[in-house]
Amino acid sequence: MPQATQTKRAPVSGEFDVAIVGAGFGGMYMLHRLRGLGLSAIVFDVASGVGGTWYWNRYPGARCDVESMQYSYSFSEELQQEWQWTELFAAQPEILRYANFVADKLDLRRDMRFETRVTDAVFDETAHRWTVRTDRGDVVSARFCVMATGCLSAARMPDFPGLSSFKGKTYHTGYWPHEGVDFTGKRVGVIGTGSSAIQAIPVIAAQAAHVTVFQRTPNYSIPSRNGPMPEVYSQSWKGNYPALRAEARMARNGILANPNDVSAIATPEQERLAVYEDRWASGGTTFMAAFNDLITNKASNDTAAAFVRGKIKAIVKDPATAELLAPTNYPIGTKRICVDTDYYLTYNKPNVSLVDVKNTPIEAITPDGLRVGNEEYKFDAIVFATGFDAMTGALTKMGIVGRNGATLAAKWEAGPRTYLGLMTAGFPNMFMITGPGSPSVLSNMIVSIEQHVDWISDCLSHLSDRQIDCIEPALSAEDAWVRHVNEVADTTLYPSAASWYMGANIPGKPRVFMPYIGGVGAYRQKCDEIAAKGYEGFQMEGPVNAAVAAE
Ligand code: N01
Repeated sequence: MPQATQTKRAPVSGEFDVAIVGAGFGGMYMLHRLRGLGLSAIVFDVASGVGGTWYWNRYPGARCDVESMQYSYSFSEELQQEWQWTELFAAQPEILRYANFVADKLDLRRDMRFETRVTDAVFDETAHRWTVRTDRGDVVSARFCVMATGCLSAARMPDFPGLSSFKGKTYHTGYWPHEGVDFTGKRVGVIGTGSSAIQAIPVIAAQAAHVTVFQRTPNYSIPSRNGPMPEVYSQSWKGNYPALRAEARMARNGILANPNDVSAIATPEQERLAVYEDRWASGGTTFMAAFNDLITNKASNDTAAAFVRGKIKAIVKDPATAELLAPTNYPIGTKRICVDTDYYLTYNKPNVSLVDVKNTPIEAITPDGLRVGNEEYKFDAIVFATGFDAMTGALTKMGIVGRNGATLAAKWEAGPRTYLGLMTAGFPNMFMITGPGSPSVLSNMIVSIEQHVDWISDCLSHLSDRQIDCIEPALSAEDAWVRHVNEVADTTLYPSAASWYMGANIPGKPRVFMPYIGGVGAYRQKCDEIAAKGYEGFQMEGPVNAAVAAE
C-alpha cells in the first residue's frame, strides 16, 4: 500500500490557477500545457515520483501491451525523436525511465509535490474556486481542478476474513515494493488471473519453489511476441511520426492495429482461421482487429473465442488444467483481452498448479496460507493480483464536494455521470483526464490523455479570452451523453461480461458500462465539434456571475 510520508517539506498554501491531482502521464502533460498558457499550477501525487500507473505497478513481468513506438507522447518532436525504446513492448522500468526523462526535459518536478495525498477538494460557489487540502497540511486555492488520477489507480484488496492473520508476506500487484521481491525457494499463492497476474505468473514461477494460482474467471490471452526493438522498425516510426500519430489519433482505439474491415462470420472458415493464425503469430491486442464485428456479433465473436480456446488446449498439456484455463462464459474481448509471454506454457511446469475458485470461493486467509472449501493451502507469500476499483475509485475516495455541498461519491452512487468524460454537472471548473464516459481504458491511454489535455487547455484559453471564470456541463447535456454512452455500449457484446468495465469486480458497485466505446476518432471529432460551437452543452459564468453562454 502507499508508503508513509518520507521527505520533509513546508506545506504549500496560496492561490494557483490550476491544481492537478496526479503526476502520471496525464498530470505531467497537463502541467506542461498550463505553463505554455502562462497559468500557475501545482501537482500533488501520493507517489514519490512521476509515472502514475508505471510508478506503482512494479510487479514482475509488468509490461505495456501497446507497442512501445505507439506508447509515448506525440506532442514534442524532440521528445519522440530523442527517446530510444529497447523492446517492442516496453517493460515497466523502461516506461518509468521514460516518464522521468520527460519530467527532466520539461523540468516538471519543481511544480510537483510528491508523497502527498489530496484528501479533499471543495468548490466555493461564491468565489468560483476550489480549495484543495492534502495529508501534508497543504491548503491551496485554485480556479480549476484537474483530476489526472488515472483509471486503474485505486488498487483493490478483497475483504477476505483472516487477512491480517497471515504470517507470511502479502503483496498487491498494483503496489509492488520498490526493492523487488525474491521468491527463490518460496511457496507462493497468486490470487487472480487478470492482465497483471498473467504477466506476473510466468516470472514468479521461474523463481519460486511452487506457485498456486487461484482462478475465479479464466481470461483470453494472446502472446505478445515481444522482443528487442529492431533499429529499422524504430526508424520506420521515427521517420514518419507525424503521419502515423495523426492516423493513431483517429483510429478506433488510438492504436494502429491494421484493422481488417471484414465480418468474421461472413468469411469462409479456412480463410478465417488463416487470419486468426496470422494475428496469433504476430501477437498482441490487435488480435481483436482480425475482423470488424468481433465485438458486435456473437456468432463472429464465437469463432475468435473458439480459436483461442483451441490454442490454450494445444499448449497446456494437462487436459483438466487446459479446460479450466479456457474461458467459455463470456465473449472474447469483453473482459480486457490479456497479452502474455509464456502464460499458458507456464502451466506445464511441475511447480505450477491451478485451483478453480469459481464455485468454491476462497473462504479465508489463514495464518499459514488460505482456505478453499475444506482444503488449506500453505504459502510463504500471497500475491493479490485482484485489480482495481476502476475508473471511479480514485475520484470517489477523494473528498470532492461541488455545488450545494454535494459530494461526487453521492452523485455517482448509481454509476458515474459525466459530459464527455471531461466534466460532471454540479462540480464546476473540475476537469477529469480520461474520466468515465470517455474512451480512456478502451484506447491507447497516451493518445487519449493528450486529446483530453489539449481539449482542456483550449477550453481554459477560451474562458480566459472571454473573462469567464466558471464552466460546468448542463445537466441535460450530461444526461444525453450518458444515454449515448449506454446506447453505444448496448450495440456491443461488452455489457454481457462481468468485467471491471462494468464495475462487476467490486461487490456493490453499480453495473454500468463506464468507458465510451464509440471510438477514439469519433469521440475526438465530437469533442472538437462541441468546442467549435462555443462549448455546446456547457454553462459558463463570468466573474460577475453573468451567464454568458448556455447550451
Ligand atoms: O486486474 P483485473 P489486473 N477471489 O481486475 C480476480 C490494465 N493492465 O490488475 O475476473 C478470487 O483484470 C478477478 O477475478 P474475476 C488492464 O486494463 C494492463 O489484472 O473478477 N479472485 C481477476 O481474475 C487490465 O485489465 C496491463 O472473476 C478474485 C483478478 O482478480 C487492468 O489493468 C497489465 C477476487 C483481477 O483482474 C486490471 O488488470 C496489467 C476474489 N475475491 C494491467 N477478487 C498491460 O498493459 C478479484 N479476483 C499489459
